[in-house]
Amino acid sequence: MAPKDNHLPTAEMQALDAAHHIHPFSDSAGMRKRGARVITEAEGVWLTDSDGKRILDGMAGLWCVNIGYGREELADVAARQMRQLPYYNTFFMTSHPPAVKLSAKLAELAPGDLNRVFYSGSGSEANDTNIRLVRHYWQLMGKPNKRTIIARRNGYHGSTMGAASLGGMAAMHAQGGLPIPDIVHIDPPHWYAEGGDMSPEEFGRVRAAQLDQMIDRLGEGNVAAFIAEPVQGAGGVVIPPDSYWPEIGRICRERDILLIADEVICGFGRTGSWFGSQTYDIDPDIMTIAKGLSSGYQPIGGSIIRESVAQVIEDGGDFNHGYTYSSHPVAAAVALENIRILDEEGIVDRVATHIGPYLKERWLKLGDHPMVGEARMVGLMGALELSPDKSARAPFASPGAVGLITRERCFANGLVMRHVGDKMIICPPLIISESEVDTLIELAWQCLDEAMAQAKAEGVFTA
Ligand code: PXG
Repeated sequence: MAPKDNHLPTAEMQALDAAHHIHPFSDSAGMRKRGARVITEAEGVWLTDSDGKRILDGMAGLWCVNIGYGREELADVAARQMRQLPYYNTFFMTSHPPAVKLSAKLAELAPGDLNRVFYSGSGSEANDTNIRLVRHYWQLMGKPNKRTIIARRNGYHGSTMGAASLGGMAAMHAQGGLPIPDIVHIDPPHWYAEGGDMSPEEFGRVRAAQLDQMIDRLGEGNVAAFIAEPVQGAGGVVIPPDSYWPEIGRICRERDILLIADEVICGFGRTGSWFGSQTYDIDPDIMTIAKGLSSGYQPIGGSIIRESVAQVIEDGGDFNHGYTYSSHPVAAAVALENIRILDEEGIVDRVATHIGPYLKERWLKLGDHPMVGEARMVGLMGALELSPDKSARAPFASPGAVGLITRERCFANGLVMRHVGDKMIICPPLIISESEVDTLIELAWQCLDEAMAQAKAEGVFTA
């Protein structure tokens, strides 16, 4: 694709960007030296940068462009909605057609009796809603002490005060006075790194039992909810052993605590079902959604809530909570069109039956690379665990250095593959073709080779 000539020269943009733009999760000093990578357009699974270079987007933006880039239908729907009703709110007993239709559609798609939606502009805001909502629920149920929310180390639930507190990222908790009170964390079921000599199934049960133990420690009468991603995404695509979720579900039911499945990454086809909760047979009380809900074409998130829980909130008078952009009409219309396309084009089924297995078979073969200790994948999200001694599942002496080198080799070779420490992650648009999968795998192997050589040359390829 020829670059559209509608922007300043790269160096000028980089200088302005460095002077005036603070970037999320970025090494500003390093970026200033090198200049930001500027992406100017995209089509399908391909990004184009400001120099006209094409890059295969193995991350679907930030785990969100499920439908792929460049769908005119979404642009058309947004333009139409902007002309008809660009904004109105849904506060104070008001609604509008896109909110009405999207809510009904989500209630139809969501499993079981999850059939009420509260909207936000993002996944973070939706999780903040969840914190207030579950505490308010227990208050209304006459159990005001049930306030504490149990979450997981290395979980990611967003960047606002509440959501980042639910998250279990040490680097985030180190900044800004987190976590807020009454949020505690247990360990994730990350067998490769922490399972030792246990079988994955045994380890899954041990990690699930931590939930029971934490409830014992806090007292059942003090616990409001447990929140977790069906598959930990930003933590490194941590795919739980099959024994994990059934145990978690049982404990939540028996101990009378609400279960929140954070579907911000897993939702809308990523794991081969509409929701990760369906892939793992989880029966949540609340699901957090965002990202794939609109394939990232518009900022929108929300909480889908079990009818019996919503009923208590509704019977309790006003829920004094809401965002200016809750159920934004343009975002809702775009989400609805995105869901129509995912549905009518069979994109979710294709992940389960065709392109998911096609990519997985080839991705798992990357496990044969001398630097890869484990390759894993579910649906269209996968990870490679890099290791200097794969038979021992050994970590590197300087964590993250080789992952960073590998990511940079990927960018240089035209592939976006993210690193989380020394894990390499992919999460491509769900519409990726077989030949694009082949290209992704070839590039990945080449980048692993180059990164391993560079890591050895730099003396960081050591256990
Ligand atoms: N829950 C989950 C499971 C997420 O992955 C959020 C909530 C927050 O959503 P918003 O829309 O507020 O960003 C997320 C977001 C990364 C990365 O580096 C991941 C996310 C966001 C930014 C970076 O992997 N996930």
